[in-house]
Amino acid sequence: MTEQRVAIVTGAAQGIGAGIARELANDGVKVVVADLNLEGAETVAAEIDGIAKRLDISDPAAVAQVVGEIDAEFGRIDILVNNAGVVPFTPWEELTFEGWQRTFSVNANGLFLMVKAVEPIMKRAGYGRIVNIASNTFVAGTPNCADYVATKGAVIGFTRALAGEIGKDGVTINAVAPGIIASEGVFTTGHGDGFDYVVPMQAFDRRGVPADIAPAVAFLASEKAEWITGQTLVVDGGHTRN
Ligand code: NAD
Ligand code: 4PL
Repeated sequence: MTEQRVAIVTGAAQGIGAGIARELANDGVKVVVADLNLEGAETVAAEIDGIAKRLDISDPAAVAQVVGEIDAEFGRIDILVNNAGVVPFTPWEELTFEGWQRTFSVNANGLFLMVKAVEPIMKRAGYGRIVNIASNTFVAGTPNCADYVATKGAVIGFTRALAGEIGKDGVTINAVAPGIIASEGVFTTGHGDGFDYVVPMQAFDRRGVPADIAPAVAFLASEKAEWITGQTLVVDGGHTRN
């Protein structure tokens, strides 16, 4: 059993997840960089003296396997950051049931599977911090991603509901809801054009970057945040006012 705090950050091979992994490592946490993209995960892990795992969070067997390996290696999981997600840009007319289900299988079902696998390990220790990455699209009702916005509502609802059940285990669960962030992923879709109308609505005249999100996550993942649970913190440069 290591003395160092151990975190799993999903989807940490790039973008917001990589920023969170770097921030936690800076705080002295041993970070497991878990991603579908093993090569990218290895690059980030090497930079922060973490460990890389290939993981598809929507696959129940893979989640059980990888979480079991981490528990066997470290004997503890103090922090779980559920960041992995898909961010489709699909106008309503083009949104199919298959597409809707695909978005839910990662953003909602993947979240369920990760928490289901990790929370018992936190309960065993009597301590844990779970931080789920939502999105301010749930506040703004951003168009062209109704499936995505619905999954982020699920993230926020799950966070609210579970908080009351796992407090007795010493575990907090909160959500961070970023606004549009210049990640690698966001520029691969029509969302990349969103900066043109979002930046003028923000309080600050620049694009948000992953390093703008990571400190809020690190705070909620710290011992200092022990009286905060079930909450959603919007971190969007003032784009929306929750
Ligand atoms: P990104 O596309 O740049 O990176 C996402 C990472 O998640 C990738 O490395 C990808 O391989 C991984 N991933 C995807 N599906 C996975 C799966 N099934 N299992 C494991 N890993 C998987 O994305 P990003 O913009 O950094 O977004 C990260 C999170 O932040 C997501 O939950 C997203 O909804 C949320 N978010 C993003 C923005 C934004 O504008 N970029 C805004 C608000 C919220
Ligand atoms: C404001 O979560 O919060 C686009 C794409 N615009 O994924 C997001 C805003 C996107 C967002 C998001």
